[in-house]
Formats: sequence, structure tokens, C-alpha cells
Amino acid sequence: MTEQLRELEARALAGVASAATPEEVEAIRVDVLGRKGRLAAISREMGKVPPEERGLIGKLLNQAKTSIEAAIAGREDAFEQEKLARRLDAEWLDLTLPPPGVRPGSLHPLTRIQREIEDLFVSLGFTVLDGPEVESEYNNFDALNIPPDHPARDMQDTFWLENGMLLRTHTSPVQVRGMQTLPLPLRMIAPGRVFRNEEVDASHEHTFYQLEGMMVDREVSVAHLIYFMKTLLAGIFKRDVTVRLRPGYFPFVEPGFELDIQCLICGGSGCPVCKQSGWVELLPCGLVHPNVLRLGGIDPGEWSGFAFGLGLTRLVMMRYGIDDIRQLQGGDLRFLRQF
Ligand code: FA5
Repeated sequence: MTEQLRELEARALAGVASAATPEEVEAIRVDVLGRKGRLAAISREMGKVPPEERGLIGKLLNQAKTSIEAAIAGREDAFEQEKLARRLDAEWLDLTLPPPGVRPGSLHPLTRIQREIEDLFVSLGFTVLDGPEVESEYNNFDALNIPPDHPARDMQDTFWLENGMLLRTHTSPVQVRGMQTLPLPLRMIAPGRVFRNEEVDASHEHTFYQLEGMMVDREVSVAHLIYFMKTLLAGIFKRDVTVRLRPGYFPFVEPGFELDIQCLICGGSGCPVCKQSGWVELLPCGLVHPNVLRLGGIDPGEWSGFAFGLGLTRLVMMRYGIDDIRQLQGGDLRFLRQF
């Protein structure tokens, strides 16, 4: 029986040591230490052992039980440690890395072009002015030589506010603010958002961007106007673009012009952006009307000026070949990520 016990202990210890999984260890525990296990079976045989040997056998039995239990506990502990190590390895996290899926942002194409134009005009001595989006009727219309009941008010469908103010329909009211605040001679530009109660289509938004420009000096002529318009287009497109200048009517300029650009989406053959005409209205301009100078507190006998109202959103469309204006403010990240 002594031999049998020693052999059982040795085999159990070897089994525990070489067990590859906690399940194998548990199987050995049940087989050797369980209520119906091998050690229990040997205990039950104790009655048959001669009394003088019982003490020794009992002692060996306890030793075997204790050593196998210790081996099992040690192996189980090792399995736990391995499991923890594996988890720490797999779940390791570098907190200094940016989270997956977050991309660095980029400037909206409108902002980019706006900044390019600002840089260009600042280098030509122009001041950048900002004006409010909620404007008075006086600044948006009256001070620009568009009195109440003038049919020109219908040219721009207006969002009126309950308090009598309005959402500016163009950036031209910033001309009025410029004449009131800047010393003469003045050169200013004013980029900004404008609003019109209009049907939306591929080239018309109800909310879009314009960039106003104004220069008032002693002898400003159409030649100055054309020079600055050419400089502006060359700076933005950095290549030859075909333009046409035709007479245009705006109550705040005299003479007034429409400067159109040959559509860069279709190359002039006709598409929804140019309404099949091959031309896109981009840069209305003219010499500042004497009434506007007068209303701005400037003597038209002494001073003259030019002004323009660039369709900034349309310019961005032409520059990047965007064939639908709605994409620019649609918030679709797949579109925006291209810039
Ligand atoms: C004006 O708004 C005048 N204030 C421009 C001006 C300023 C003329 C100074 C003379 C002197 P107009 O309504 O044409 O003009 O608009 C100017 C430009 O804004 C257009 O040529 C076009 O490029 C753009 N635009 C007009 N309506 C829309 C629209 N709904 N969506 C996008 N762009 C538009």
C-alpha cells in the first residue's frame, strides 16, 4: 500500500505539472482527491491494514493529499497569471495615440478661397471689414440708392424679421459702413454670408457668400476697376479664364457691369450650373453712384470710386469644378474630405 500511495502521488504530481489547461488539472483533482477518488478509496482500505502499519500509511496518505493539493493550487495560480498576462497583452492601450477613426480637420474650400482673396487684397492696400448679417433696411437698400418702392428691391427677395430688420441680401451694406468709418481715400473688402428667399437649384442657394470690394479715391475710373478685377481673377485661377464684360444695372453703381466667367464645369458648352448658357454671373461691378457717395458723407465732386460684389460661393464652384452649389453647405464629410 505504501508503494501504491507513493506511485499515486508521483503520477498525480507529474500530471498536474504537465497539465495544459485548468480543465485537465480539475480532472486530476476529481480523480485523486474527490469523494469517490483514489485517495478516498485507499482510506477506505485502511481497515485491512495491520494496526502497526496504520500510523505510517495514514501519515503518507495525508502527505500525499497535502502535496497534491499544493501542486494543484500552484498550477491553478499559474494558469490565472498566464490568463492575466494574455489579457494585459491583448488589451494594451497607448493613450498617446489619437483615437481610431478621427481624422484631422481641414479648411472648408470657401474659407480657403476667402483667405486667398483677403491676402491678395491686403497686399494691395485694402482693409478687410466685417458687417452684421442682421441689417437695417436703410443700410441694405436706402443708403445704396434703392429707396422704398423702387422696383430694384424686388431683384433680391428678402427675409424680413419681425422687428423691421432684415437678413442682408448682399454684402453691399458694408460699403455704407466702410464709408462711415474709414478715412479717405479708402480701399476695403468685406466677405460674408448673405441670404435670399430664393428657389434652390444647382447654382442658387438661399444662403451663400459674397465678397464686396470698394475703392474711393480722387480719380478712380473704369480702367482701375478692370485692373483690379483682372488681378483678382488671375490671383484665384492662376490660369487664363475667359470672361466677358457687359452692361449691368444696379442702382448703386453708374455705369454698372456684369462680369461673367465662361463656365468651367462644362467649358462653355452648357450645363445645369450655367443654365445651358455657357456663362456664369460672377462679379457684378461698377463705378460708385454719386448718390451713394453723398449718402455716405463723401463729396462726389471731389471723390470717385468703384465697387464690386463677387459671388464667392460661385467662384469656389468654378475654382474646384463643383457642379452643385448645395454640396458646399450640405455637411457631407465625403465631399469635404476631398479638400
Ligand atoms: C449683388 O448682390 C450686388 N450687391 C453686387 C454688386 C456690388 C454690384 C457692388 C455692383 C457693385 P447680384 O444679386 O447679382 O448682385 O449678386 C452678386 C453675385 O452673387 C452674383 O453674380 C452671383 O455670383 C452671386 N449670387 C447671386 N444670387 C445667388 C444665389 N442665390 N446663390 C449663389 N450665388 C448667388
